[in-house]
Amino acid sequence: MSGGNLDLVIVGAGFAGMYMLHRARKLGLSARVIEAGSGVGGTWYWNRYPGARCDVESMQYSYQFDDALQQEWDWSERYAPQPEILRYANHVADRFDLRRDITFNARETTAAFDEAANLWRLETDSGERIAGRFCVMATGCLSSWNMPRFKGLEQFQGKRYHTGQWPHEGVDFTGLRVGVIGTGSSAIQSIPIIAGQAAQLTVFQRTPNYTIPAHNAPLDPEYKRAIKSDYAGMRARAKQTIPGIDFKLNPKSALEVSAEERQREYEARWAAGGLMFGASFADISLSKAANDTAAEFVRGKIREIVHDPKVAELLAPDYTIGCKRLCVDTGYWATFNRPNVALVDVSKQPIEEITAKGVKLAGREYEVDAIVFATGFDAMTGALTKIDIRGVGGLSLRDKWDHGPRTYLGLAMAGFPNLFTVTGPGSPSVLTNMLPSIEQHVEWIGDCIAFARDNGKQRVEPQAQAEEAWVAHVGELAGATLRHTCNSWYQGANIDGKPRVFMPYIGGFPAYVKTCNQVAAGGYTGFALS
Ligand code: NA7
Repeated sequence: MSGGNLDLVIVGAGFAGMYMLHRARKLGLSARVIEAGSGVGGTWYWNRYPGARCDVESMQYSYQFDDALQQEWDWSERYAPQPEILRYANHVADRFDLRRDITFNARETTAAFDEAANLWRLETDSGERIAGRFCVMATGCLSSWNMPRFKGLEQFQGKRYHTGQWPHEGVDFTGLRVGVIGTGSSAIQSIPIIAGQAAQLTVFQRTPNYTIPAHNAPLDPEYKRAIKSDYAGMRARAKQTIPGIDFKLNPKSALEVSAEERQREYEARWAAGGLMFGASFADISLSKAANDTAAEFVRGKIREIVHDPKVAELLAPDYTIGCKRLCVDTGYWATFNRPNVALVDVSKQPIEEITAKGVKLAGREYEVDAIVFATGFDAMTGALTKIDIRGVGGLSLRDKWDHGPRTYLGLAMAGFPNLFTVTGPGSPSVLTNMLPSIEQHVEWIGDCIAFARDNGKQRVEPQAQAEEAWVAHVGELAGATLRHTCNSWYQGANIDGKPRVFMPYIGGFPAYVKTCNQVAAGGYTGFALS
């Protein structure tokens, strides 16, 4: 198939790129992965900030494609910390001998479709060139880190860190005055730990977030044994749920039950901890009135935990709960009771400037020795638009997505033959457990490429009308929930000038998989194969 060139070039050696490589080998396809980092792991390679851990429980946040792998790996905690997930990624790379087909320390800068040869030609920042019949962008949803263009940034004389690009050797904040900008998940995980080290911590908050206690703990060996005795059963149950996670959704409406029952349910979910607080009632993400009851419960907890009523009020979000991604924490709210922690509201009077000595706003300078930018990512599209991707007739992906991302199934784009995205915009991705979503995409893409090969086809490209219909469908579903009612990264609101489009597919894992399977079973309906 390749005639000297590769069958497949994969960009990114996170969980998506690693499995794509393994799958390609199984299908007899020649493949190489290009990776910017010096090791595998993607998100878990870059995000080494203190307290970084997954908010999906360890027993479910892992590959399931190989039963021996899931049986032999031993997770230590309910929510795995970043170093353990990175060890797992490295274990997978060793176990399946992946590294020999990965080029590390190479950042993809351009990818262009050569129409005469039906090849993707890619170039890295060091000028290395590579070509393949197919190209899979396994570039991650939260990998293009966002550094707001603060005035004066360069003049700061202290240390600057971004949570998404944390130094490998770690950072010791002992005795320092530290500023954290942002209060998203990365900040919420790192703030309690930084507060424990720093002499003084100042948190600059633009929008408060809802967070639920993790109640993280070592995993009970009996619990692990029970899951491993029927791992397949648990995975199958998970795939029948909207987020692809084995959990219990309360089928009742928050508005149908008595105030006592409602309170009992929220208390029980709060005590259990984690993201499944959002499943306390069936209509939390659909009905504003139902949502208000959950939001008010969390606000009540904040008022209970945080001693200073003014600080508690500042920390309490007033928008739809679950609209921005719900966070999971260990000791976040209580951290604001510490005498060395201060909260600064930057919602009405934004940060004016980073000075040589610190952060300035509202005419006041907050002097700090180090600033942690926990300012998030250009989510879902950023990693792709950073690369100069050119399709048919030199069409640039940046231009095509000028008004928001347009894909067919979140997997492929009209005008860009033989190019696939893993967990791209328009797929369930970030609204689901990423690992099963990655596996489903990788397997679907592998099958599609094998189908083309087995049928003597050189090109696979979505038809414009199929893409159009999918984009409309994704938008329509998003409009039917409360998810579009706040400034979230799901709809690009955190990046200046980014079009406001709700990017992930909100219809849930089972409905999405069914559609993908129907498309494949129909001989890849909506795609032109030639
Ligand atoms: P997030 O959730 O996007 O959080 C970024 C935070 O940074 C958020 O509180 C932002 O406020 C804040 N921010 C961004 N720009 C500014 C400026 N210019 N001034 C002040 N504050 C700013 O990123 P995370 O890394 O925490 O988490 C990303 C995902 O990773 C998370 O959802 C989990 O899925 C894992 P804003 O809310 O935009 O007002």
